[in-house]
Amino acid sequence: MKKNISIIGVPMHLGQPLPGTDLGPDAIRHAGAVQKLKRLQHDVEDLGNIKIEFVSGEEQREENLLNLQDIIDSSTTLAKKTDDVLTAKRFPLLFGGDHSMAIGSLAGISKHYENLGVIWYDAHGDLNDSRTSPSGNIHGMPLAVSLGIGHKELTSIHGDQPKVKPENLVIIGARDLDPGEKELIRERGIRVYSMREVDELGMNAVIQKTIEYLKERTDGIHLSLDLDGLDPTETPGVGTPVYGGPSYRETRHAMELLHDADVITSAEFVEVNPLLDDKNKTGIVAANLISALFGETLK
Ligand code: Z70
Ligand code: MN
Ligand code: MN
Ligand code: MN
Repeated sequence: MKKNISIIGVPMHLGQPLPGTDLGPDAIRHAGAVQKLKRLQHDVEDLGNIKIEFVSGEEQREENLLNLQDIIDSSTTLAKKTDDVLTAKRFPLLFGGDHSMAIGSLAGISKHYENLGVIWYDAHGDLNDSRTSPSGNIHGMPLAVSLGIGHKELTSIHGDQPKVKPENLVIIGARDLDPGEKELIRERGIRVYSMREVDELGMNAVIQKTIEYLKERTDGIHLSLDLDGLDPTETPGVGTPVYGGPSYRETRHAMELLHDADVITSAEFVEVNPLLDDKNKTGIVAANLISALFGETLK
């Protein structure tokens, strides 16, 4: 299926303290992502990078929320942008940028669905709020915010309602969950294929079960892929590496299955940090995963 794809670069860095994720979108472009998609015969437009607010020019920390006001402003911009792309009947494909960007992307995207499904491919749950967070870094909170949990000015971006229902969410690859996140997962009955389940079932079955589960209850599925979901031996350019993750090979297979099922309606590839990387390995992996998601085959 040929898609009309609109690429949005999100040079988000406010969600965590390390410099470099602001360069992530261009690292993915330099790895040839746009050309690869064009070669696959899709209609591709690159809208460039959105502007990330950084008013103070230095870190602001209040109520255990790093850079709160600038994240509210930037997320509002991004929500409008993703909403506009879907209104134009195009596929929003976002290059990031730290994962706090998902607050804005999901806020804009969810406007277009009754029951938006989300696949969260990540070593982390990103289900903290200011009370449970060990770091105060908002990139550890976007999924909670999208469920309607957290600071009011974050949960009410682009509309007051929760953007995602807990039963429409599947987390894959988790291996570093904080105590408050584990509690929330139990409380809300969130479906998690941690690395334990990935090892027991294999990635093929995990993805098939995920598709089966989400297909019958949702009217669109957003893929939010944090590059730290993969094992850092192959993607070293991430701020929070956690060993024991799926390989590039397994993750690529996951993308191929999602392509074949034709279920993904928006996607983001996040947390690429070229300043921590080795010869843009992580940008290259991101570009290859994007190609596989949009139909590149090996033969
Ligand atoms: C930790 C926290 C996190 C991404 C790291 C880490 C969260 N649970 N999220 N990298 N994308 O600080 O909340
Ligand atoms: Mn994440
Ligand atoms: Mn992560
Ligand atoms: Mn990270």
